[in-house]
Amino acid sequence: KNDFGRIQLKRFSTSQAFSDDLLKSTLQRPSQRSNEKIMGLVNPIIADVRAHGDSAVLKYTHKFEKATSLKSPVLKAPFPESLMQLPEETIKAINTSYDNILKFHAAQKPKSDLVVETMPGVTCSRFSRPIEKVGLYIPGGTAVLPSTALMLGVPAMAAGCKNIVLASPPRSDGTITPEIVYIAHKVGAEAIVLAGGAQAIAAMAYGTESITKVDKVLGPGNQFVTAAKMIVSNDTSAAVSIDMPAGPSEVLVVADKTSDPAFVASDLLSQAEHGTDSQVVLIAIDLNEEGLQAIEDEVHKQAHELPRVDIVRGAIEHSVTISVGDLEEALKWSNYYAPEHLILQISDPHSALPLVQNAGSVFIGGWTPESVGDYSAGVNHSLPTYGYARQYSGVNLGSFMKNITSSEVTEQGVGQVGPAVVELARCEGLDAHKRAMELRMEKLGILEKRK
Ligand code: HSO
Ligand code: ZN
Repeated sequence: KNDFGRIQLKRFSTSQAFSDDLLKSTLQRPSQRSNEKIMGLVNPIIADVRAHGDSAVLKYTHKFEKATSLKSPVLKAPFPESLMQLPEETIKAINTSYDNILKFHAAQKPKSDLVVETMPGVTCSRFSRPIEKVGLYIPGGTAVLPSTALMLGVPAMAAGCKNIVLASPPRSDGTITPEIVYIAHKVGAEAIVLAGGAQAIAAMAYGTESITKVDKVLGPGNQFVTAAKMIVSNDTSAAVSIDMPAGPSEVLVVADKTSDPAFVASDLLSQAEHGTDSQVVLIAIDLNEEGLQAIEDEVHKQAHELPRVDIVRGAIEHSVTISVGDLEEALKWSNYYAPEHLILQISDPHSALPLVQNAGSVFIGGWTPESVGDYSAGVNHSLPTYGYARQYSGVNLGSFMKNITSSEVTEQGVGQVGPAVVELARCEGLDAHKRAMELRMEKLGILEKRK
């Protein structure tokens, strides 16, 4: 049936005569607005913030957020209690999530430094240090996401970052959601930049009179935020790095005959409600018409009960179901798509894990909705989208740290490694390099002194 307003994913099946190319094109992400156009809008904002600091940031916040009463673009710690008044249950929920995220991220700390003796007397080691100053962007837009403040702030704190700056667009009355202020307080943030978009990214990347210049900017955002992150990370004078390229959120659910159609639909919809540009994919293993229909009916029914049904409708428009014959085929398409979230609602989800090659985060079994990871399980929800799960990891403790290596050569080591160094320096025609090694070898009598 195809009643008016039916909210339904487009159906494909690998058993029909679809070529792989056609299936691949159905798995294309919804196209983004042209890059140059966005860059053209963002570049002048960045230049303005760079040149005029606080006053420029404030000007854009007045303009874009309509927060014309705001007098300063930054709220500094200690944050007043009055700005973090929350119901008991909300505090409890934030605290539970905070504890779990902290547990999982603190456990990612290397237990000890890595030390390897590559040759007798030649020791290499690696040790990590926190990135000192980090800027965490918390998007506003159609939904305010305090959980993103947890997902970025808690690992930053666990890593030991000295200066944590949050940025988030204020509401039109100039205030910021109390959840975000409370989380900023819990993670020990020094300030909240009351700005969104490119102006917030520029303020943190270059610093202003009242905003600390950071070493790394992390966090999701719309295309303006992403463009700004790309611009500042390409500017050597900003000397700032970013987490990863960001695109709209997405989920891929693998279901089989044992899945609960209502669960499957609810997971597809929780991702679809993020934005009209979100994309959801269902891979159905060996489901007959009745099985597919059951999920589709649930999608339609549950979607209509959602306050964000219009957003869902937009997302579902470019979403697909692919029917496949078996698990191998399911994971082949999942790996091709490289989903931000991969949900395995199948009879033996663990048997699928060895086949997972590209995914941001995996949700194992029917009792594990994506929302548990979005909020409270402890894993991070800042994940690679748009197929970047092929080469990027999600935000983790390591995102807030860097590794430093060291080498140490003893007298014995000079004899061991020296000849290799001398020969390669000769190959490269770099005599000072060669002499630096030779002088030591000569002093130890390993090499005859040059006349
Ligand atoms: N699913 C989103 C994260 C989020 N969900 C925040 C709810 N709040 C992107 O991974
Ligand atoms: Zn979500």
